[in-house]
Amino acid sequence: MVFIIIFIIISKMEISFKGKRALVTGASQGIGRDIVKQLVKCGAQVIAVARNQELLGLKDVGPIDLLVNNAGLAILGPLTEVKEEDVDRLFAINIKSLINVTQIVVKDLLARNAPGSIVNVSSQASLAGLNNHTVYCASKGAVDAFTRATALEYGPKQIRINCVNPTVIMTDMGKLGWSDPKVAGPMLEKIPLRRFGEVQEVVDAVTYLLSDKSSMITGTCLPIDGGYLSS
Ligand SMILES: *[C@@H]1O[C@H](CO)[C@@H](O)[C@H](O)[C@H]1NC(C)=O
Ligand SMILES: *[C@@H]1O[C@H](CO)[C@@H](O)[C@H](O)[C@H]1NC(C)=O
Ligand SMILES: CC(=O)N[C@H]1CO[C@H](CO)[C@@H](O)[C@@H]1O
Repeated sequence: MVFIIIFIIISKMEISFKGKRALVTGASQGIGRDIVKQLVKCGAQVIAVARNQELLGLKDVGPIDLLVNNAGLAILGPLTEVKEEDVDRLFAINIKSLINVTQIVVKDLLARNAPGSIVNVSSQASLAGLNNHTVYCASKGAVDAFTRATALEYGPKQIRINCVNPTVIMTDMGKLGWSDPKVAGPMLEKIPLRRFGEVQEVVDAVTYLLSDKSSMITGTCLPIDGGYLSS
């Protein structure tokens, strides 16, 4: 009897995306790759888009219930050295293609009168200034603002849209840039939990926001930052 009750509780806590179709951009590496794996594990049929080139051809993608806008690019350096082409590339990938894909998915959801959930991978850099990140910060600030405004516009149609705002995450790229203690030290000092994030910690937050467990949450920007923004 006891076993049966425990089993029921555990199975109720599981997130299932059975019968749902999900689209994930930036899916070839790092956070995106692991989001794809997790969604498949939860039973979703996943369309993984790796390159911006493929994004542009996204028309006949079929019905999509869940969207993760994860494609992103960072070009860093002091403002005085920023080139016009850097600004164009950052805004093209971090916000323009996100708007494009979101529009395609929202149109499809509206046409089917279906509920949906969309999660944008933003950054802590949208909510706090970081050295050498001026244009990157601006592009992620645009992601947050777009998320809020879209949530307002499509809430009445039961389309939820949120973003997650990770600090430095230990992807292969994150390890490359942040393994030197001289570089990492000053950043870690500002993170109350005194460590960088793990990929799975972003994947878990994205999964939660996509699922019905977050059914009353829309228009939010959820920091995954070990408390960085609270100081
Ligand atoms: C989205 O991208 C397609 C393909 O490049 C383009 O034809 C369309 O105008 C874009 N829409 C928006 C709103 O940017
Ligand atoms: C910003 O970038 C410049 C040049 O790439 C570098 O010399 C400088 O140390 C960086 N500043 C910080 C605070 O990381
Ligand atoms: C500080 C920062 O830029 N953090 C992360 C933002 O999100 C991307 C994923 O799109 C991560 O790669 C960054 O580490």
